[in-house]
Amino acid sequence: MIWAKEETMSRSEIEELQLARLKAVVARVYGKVPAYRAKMDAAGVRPEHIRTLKDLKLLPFTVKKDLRDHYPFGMFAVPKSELVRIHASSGTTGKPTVVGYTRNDLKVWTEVVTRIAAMGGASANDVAQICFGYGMFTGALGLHFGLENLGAAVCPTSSGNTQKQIMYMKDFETTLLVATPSYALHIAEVALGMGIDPKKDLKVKVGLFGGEGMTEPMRQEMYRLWGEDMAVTQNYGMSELIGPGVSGECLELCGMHVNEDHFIPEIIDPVTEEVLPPGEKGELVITCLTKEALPMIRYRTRDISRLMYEPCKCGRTTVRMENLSGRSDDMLIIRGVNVFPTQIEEVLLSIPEIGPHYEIIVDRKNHLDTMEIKVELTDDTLLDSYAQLGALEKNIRSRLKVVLGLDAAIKLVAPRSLKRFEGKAKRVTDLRQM
Ligand code: DLL
Repeated sequence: MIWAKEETMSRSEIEELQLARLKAVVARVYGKVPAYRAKMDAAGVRPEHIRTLKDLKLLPFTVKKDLRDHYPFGMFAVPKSELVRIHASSGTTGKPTVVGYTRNDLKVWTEVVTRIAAMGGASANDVAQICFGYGMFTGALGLHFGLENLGAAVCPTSSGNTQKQIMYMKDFETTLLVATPSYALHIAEVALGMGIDPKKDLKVKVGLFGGEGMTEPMRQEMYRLWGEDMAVTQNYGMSELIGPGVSGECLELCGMHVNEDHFIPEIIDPVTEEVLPPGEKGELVITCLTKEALPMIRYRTRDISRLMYEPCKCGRTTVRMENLSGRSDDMLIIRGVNVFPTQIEEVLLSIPEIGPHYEIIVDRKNHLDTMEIKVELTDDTLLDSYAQLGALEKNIRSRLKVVLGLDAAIKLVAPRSLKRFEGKAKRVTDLRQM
């Protein structure tokens, strides 16, 4: 179902709306946020220089460090008294990134999440279980209000306590699951261990996944565990930009539709910072057009994607983002070769004898980078056959070598022996940085 008329506007209508909103937001941050004004003055740009959408590239980028340097509220464009919600993203080091919402920001957030839920097959008839952690993470409350707005019955079960999740799922006849893809796989695995087959014994028919990437082989794994008839989509967002709701996949599964009346996406070369032509892959940069409390201007997401402007079969006219190939700061450089964990995942998941759980350990020994990949077998009877294990290991190693151009040590481990995640999965340990 297409929720809003803004999803089907003509290109010229979208651009006209974007330009009017861009001019207004740039004037507002210039007037209200000293940090933006200082950056724009240093770049020699003033709000009146924004005459067409092409002028967007005159504006300086905003980066995570700007938010950290002005922690907690220094980048906000409204006084604290106008805030009605505060979230934060923890990150791995230093202070968290703090984000805030006015009453109108919450309205916009609810609207954009409602759109992506409807896009992914959700409806007012769903019983929606939200298995994201409730708290400072934007995922849970973001999906919560969007799904309620759609009319679904929302169960805020949060993450963790997986057996209880499954009990609710069965007893409430939950039809829609919200989770990170890795947690959704874990829930299915725990259910099977409890003698409950998600395909037959549960009624979940819509999976709205996000917060981390879902590669195509991972989607296949989702169908295998939850049922071929499940609508499996993913959606994208980021705390700094709003939370979930920036973009989402429709049921055609050909990229994530950006809510372009609220966000302008650009793709840049992360090194030269040049804007790349449509269709080229690079770092995603987003400008928030309607946020009142924290309007991010040309925010460098570090996420790697591509923009597709061709019309989609679903009828929406909004630009689509290709599913992410990773983050520029996830990229590992191993013996000079650039490696994205998603490339490794795609190879691993194309091999039937191994499951979707893996761990990548990078180290440096005698000045040489090493990479070890621990992979779980799907069937532990293989562990008894030394010859079969050896052949499988060799097969994985040579397939990875073709894709990555690198040799990796493979360690096959017993089913269910690697760590499971209830939120975003952590697959890489880089011991070189420790
Ligand atoms: O993860 C917001 C969100 C919650 C989106 C739930 C969708 C669903 P942060 O915690 O700030 O916000 O993390 C943002 O997560 O820059 C991406 O690297 C990653 N990410 C989010 N969605 C996807 C996705 C939320 N569909 C960071 N595919 C982003 C790949 C994703 N990565």
